[in-house]
Amino acid sequence: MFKKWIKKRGVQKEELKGPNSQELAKQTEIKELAVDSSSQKSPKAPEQSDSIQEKGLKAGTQRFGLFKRLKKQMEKTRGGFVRQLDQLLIGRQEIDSELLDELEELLIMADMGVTTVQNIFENLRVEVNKKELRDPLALKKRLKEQIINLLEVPSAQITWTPRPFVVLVAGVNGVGKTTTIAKLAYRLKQEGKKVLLVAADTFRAAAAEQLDTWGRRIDVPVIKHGAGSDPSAVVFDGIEAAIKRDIDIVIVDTAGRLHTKVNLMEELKKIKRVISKKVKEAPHEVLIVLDATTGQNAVSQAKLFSEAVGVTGIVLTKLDGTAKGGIVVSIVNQMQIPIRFIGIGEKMEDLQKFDPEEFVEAIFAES
Ligand SMILES: Nc1nc2c(ncn2[C@@H]2O[C@H](COP(=O)(O)OP(=O)(O)O)[C@@H](O)[C@H]2O)c(=O)[nH]1
Ligand SMILES: [Mg+2]
Repeated sequence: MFKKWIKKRGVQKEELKGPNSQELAKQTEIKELAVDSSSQKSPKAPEQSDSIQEKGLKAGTQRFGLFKRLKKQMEKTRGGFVRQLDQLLIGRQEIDSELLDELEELLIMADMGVTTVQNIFENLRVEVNKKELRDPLALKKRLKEQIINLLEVPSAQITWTPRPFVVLVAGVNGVGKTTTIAKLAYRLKQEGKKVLLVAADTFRAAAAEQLDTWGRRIDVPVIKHGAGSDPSAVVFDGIEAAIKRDIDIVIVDTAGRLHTKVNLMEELKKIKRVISKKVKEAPHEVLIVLDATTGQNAVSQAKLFSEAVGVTGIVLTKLDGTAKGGIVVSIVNQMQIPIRFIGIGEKMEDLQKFDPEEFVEAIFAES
């Protein structure tokens, strides 16, 4: 299973396999040569091939570990959805319209959204009618393919350049913005990037403190002002500090709720203007954080923020806490904005890059 998985995920075969007999012979030759000319240092070739092999295995093992974690954290969705799916398919000899109806209902129950599910089944029904799709097990495979297709939104990857690369993070209260920012900063720091955080959620006194505590824990600087101060002023100072300190990536935390007198969207637009005045073409990425456990409500939030501040990417949190992971499909299909990261737990490591194929495999996985 492990090898099959690594192969599928595109780890180079050469990186995984041991040296073949020809290579071994070559290595032995080199070794012998080295023994003969004792004044010379051992040639690097055999060690190099080992280290490439080890590197390949390490990368494979790491990815496998991430996938395992994803699978484990998605247990609720998988348990609910796949078990019922298998119950529907077991013992069926052929696909009839009753089966398709039941399946359709199951996907809607998993929060995939009515329109999205209808689209999927329109395609499937055509294939069934044309007798291209007969076997219930093939139907499961086709379903997986269709979902992966829906999740693959054509979009550019985040480049994390130029410097400072500014990320604005928005979303309503409690969705997981601050936690996500900490996880992301931790991740980027591990990749060797210089990160700075800006606490522009000045509405609650505890908000800046929370970010500051995270900052200390992961050893990343945080720019903050006192509670109740102007969010745009903190952002101004934050960007200025980032330029001075030669920071690679600035991540701006914002409030999800403001005094009733101040409009949240207007405040975000103002923050955006302040950022772009300081750094041309920034913010380079506007992330909206959505809580997967809120179901279709997340889609309405995405639309609101998108209209106001032009969202470029989505972070979907708390996927570990819901049996309805289908919300992922619904959001992507309706928004046509890529999901950049998913939150699958409260640990620092529980922010994963979203990969449609891996995600669907994790949900459909049998054990
Ligand atoms: N289970 C789970 N909890 C999360 C995840 N992301 C955030 N949380 C929790 O959600 C709560 C609100 O998070 P917070 O970052 O303060 O939200 P904010 O108001 O948007 O900044 C906290 O208790 C977090 O630990 C996640 O991916 N999984
Ligand atoms: Mg917060």
